[in-house]
Amino acid sequence: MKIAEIKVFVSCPGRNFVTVKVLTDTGVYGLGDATVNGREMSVVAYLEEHVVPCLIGRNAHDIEDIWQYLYKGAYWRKGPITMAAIAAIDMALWDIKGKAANLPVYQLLGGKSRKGVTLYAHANGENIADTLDKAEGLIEQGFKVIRLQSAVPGLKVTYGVLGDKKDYFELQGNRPLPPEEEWSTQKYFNMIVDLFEQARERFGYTVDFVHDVHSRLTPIESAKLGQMLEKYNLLFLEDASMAENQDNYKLIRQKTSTPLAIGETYNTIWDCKDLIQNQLIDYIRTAATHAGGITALRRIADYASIYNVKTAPHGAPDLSPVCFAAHMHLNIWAPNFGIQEFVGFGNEQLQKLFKHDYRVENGMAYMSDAPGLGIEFDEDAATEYPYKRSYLPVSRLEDGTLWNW
Ligand code: KDG
Ligand code: MG
Repeated sequence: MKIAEIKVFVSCPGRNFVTVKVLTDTGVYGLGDATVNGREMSVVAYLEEHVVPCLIGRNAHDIEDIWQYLYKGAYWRKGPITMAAIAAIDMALWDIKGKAANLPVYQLLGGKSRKGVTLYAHANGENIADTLDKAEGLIEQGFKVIRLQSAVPGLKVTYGVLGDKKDYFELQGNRPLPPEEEWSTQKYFNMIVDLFEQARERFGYTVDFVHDVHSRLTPIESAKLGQMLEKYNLLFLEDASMAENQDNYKLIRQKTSTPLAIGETYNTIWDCKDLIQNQLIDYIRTAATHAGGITALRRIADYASIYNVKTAPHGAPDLSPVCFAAHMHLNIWAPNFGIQEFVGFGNEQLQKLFKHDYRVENGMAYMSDAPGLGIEFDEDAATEYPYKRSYLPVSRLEDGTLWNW
């Protein structure tokens, strides 16, 4: 079964997505997601100029060899653009293999380890009461794990909070230049304990909470936050600090028993090797699109399982439904699956482009036994929503110093 053609689509059904379609000479095709938020066209160029010409005529079944060829064979290893390009091809090849075998991808990985996939939903509020009202709505829908984010009083904009009340799906799209936000750890610390104090007062200990710091804190500030939140028993604290220096997490780990999660920006297993091996984290949040596809995430999951680290794949709106499909198969299979981030299935335009048949019930997602990844892409509909240049925000401290967004 030879690779006959590879098409790359960039569409903006509310926000930009890069979708790859690998077609074979048998008529079987597969889909992959190559979206890097705010850097979409770099991946398109990487694929069209450097990847596609090398793959035409190769055996579509050789998933591992093609992965190694694109990774080792490039000489320039790693990096978000390279790994998103590899990821999209890899997802599409797994989709093809599943369709050729008439089996869902999770069967090729080793079969089901569970009935459904536990999700965590987002409650983002303009203030603590607003966040908790939204959490209550999600609890009523059956979600048992909620991410709580609340606006920080005194800061103009806070990560994850819908200032203009738009849909979260649209929040990070369609910005022709990067907007600027500000950060103050002191102002954040004045709010954050109250958020969890009031959440536990209102909901007791019957649901789990997570919180995304979005890497705004230094390691010692993260350690302090972890200590302050210990009594509220979070499922995890996400991206407490940057970990380009993976030793940062040694400091945090020594000081707090609040469970730690990280990994949504990681490109390879090397970015989290020390964190996992030294058991400095509890959840690894790598995404199929950004860390090299199903082949790479399977390897990370297996490695993490030896060290009691669970998987919690990134599920933000900039990961396309093709990535979500890849995660569903990994999540159903991985013995050490923890939880999947879930922000819904996007707007109507997106649902027109991508067709799937998941069922969400009581905070769990269930999938069908459709062969391959079980997702379809409408190429014609995609042309109705052309690419729009768009950026994520940047962040500055109050004195103007550029900081981590
Ligand atoms: O592109 C950046 C987003 O994916 C990120 O800001 C979302 O942190 C995020 C999350 O946990 O979903
Ligand atoms: Mg995050």
